[in-house]
Amino acid sequence: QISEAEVALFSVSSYACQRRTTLDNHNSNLTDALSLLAENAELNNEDGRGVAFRRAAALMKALPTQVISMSQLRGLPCLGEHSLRVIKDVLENGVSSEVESTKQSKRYKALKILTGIFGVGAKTADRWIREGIYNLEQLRHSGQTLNRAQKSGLEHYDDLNEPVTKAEADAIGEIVQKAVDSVLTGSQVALTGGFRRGKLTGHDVDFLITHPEEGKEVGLMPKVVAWLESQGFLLYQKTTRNSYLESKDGPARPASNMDRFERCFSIFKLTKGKEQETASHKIWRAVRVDLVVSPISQFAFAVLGWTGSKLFERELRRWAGHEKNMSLSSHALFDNTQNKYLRATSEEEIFAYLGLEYIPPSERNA
Ligand code: 8DG
Ligand code: MN
Ligand code: MN
Repeated sequence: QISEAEVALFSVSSYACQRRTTLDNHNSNLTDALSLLAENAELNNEDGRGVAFRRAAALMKALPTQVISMSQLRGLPCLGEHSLRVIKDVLENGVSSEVESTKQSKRYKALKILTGIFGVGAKTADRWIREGIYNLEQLRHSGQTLNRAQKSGLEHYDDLNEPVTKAEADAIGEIVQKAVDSVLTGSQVALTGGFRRGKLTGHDVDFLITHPEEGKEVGLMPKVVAWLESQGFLLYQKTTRNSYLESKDGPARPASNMDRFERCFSIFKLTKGKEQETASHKIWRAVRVDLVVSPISQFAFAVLGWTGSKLFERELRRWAGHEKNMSLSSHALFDNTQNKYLRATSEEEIFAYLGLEYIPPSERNA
């Protein structure tokens, strides 16, 4: 046994946006368990429970060394009774019995398979399960009507569930840059999402597009999409126009974390390099790509909002609201005390307004 004096104790801030979370995780045995339970809660529409597990997992990710004893966790924030029980189980038995039984459950397996289809969320998957559909085979023979996204998602299921590499993300970045250059000179493309945080793989590739002259970006997305389509780069796309100006609930108070930028959810047809050609001799693969267009005046907020991680974003907004009486969105920062918008041209300025130490993208992997 380890004596009290030998174990390292930790001091960690309670908001994820006050912490530096790199990809170097010393407690993946614990964070894997907590993340799986978070995912399971989300798949069952238990959002509160999902967030609680996500916060607990994020806290464990931020610890500087491996946890070996429950006594090290004394005084740490974000760890509820349920999370502590899971951690204890893993520390004592190597695995969590709750995680193991979840992984084995017919419902969890079916939810994973069905929501693995692009365009299928937890609600749709739940409805299908109640109708006896547990896998792709049963779905294909069920006669269920699929929308355009779901048809495409089912068709490219294997490709879309294969992690995207950084090299593939860069290759797609070059295509997007070429598209943007062809339709409006001077436009800029920024890689956001997990790859901007330094991740080596991702479930998709996220790009933010802008133009240094305010207003020039209006109408850019349809042109970019038309160019990509004409070159045969798109297997699927759905473009949503910018609804920021028409919105009634105020720009800094979006109804959900969904923003109102002009955006395109797409599936790219990416030609493989010689090395990646597989036994199937398929010379291309499908990759999920998100494109977002932002006016330059909102660009810093958009970059911050689209870099993630999802929990880091959620915590930034919670910090802004609860600690600073401000409302943060991917469009703007509103100070409710001064009753005015705070302008920013860099992420550093936004952190400064929020009274937070600047955290670079590579340390936002909460
Ligand atoms: P991954 O793809 O590598 O798995 O991870 P990721 O890049 O971190 O996740 P993501 O699902 O692609 O999301 C990237 C960021 O974009 C994340 O911080 C959340 C944010 N994001 C959406 N949808 C929306 C939205 O509608 N509005 C805003 N503001 N942000 C969004 O995914
Ligand atoms: Mn992403
Ligand atoms: Mn995305």
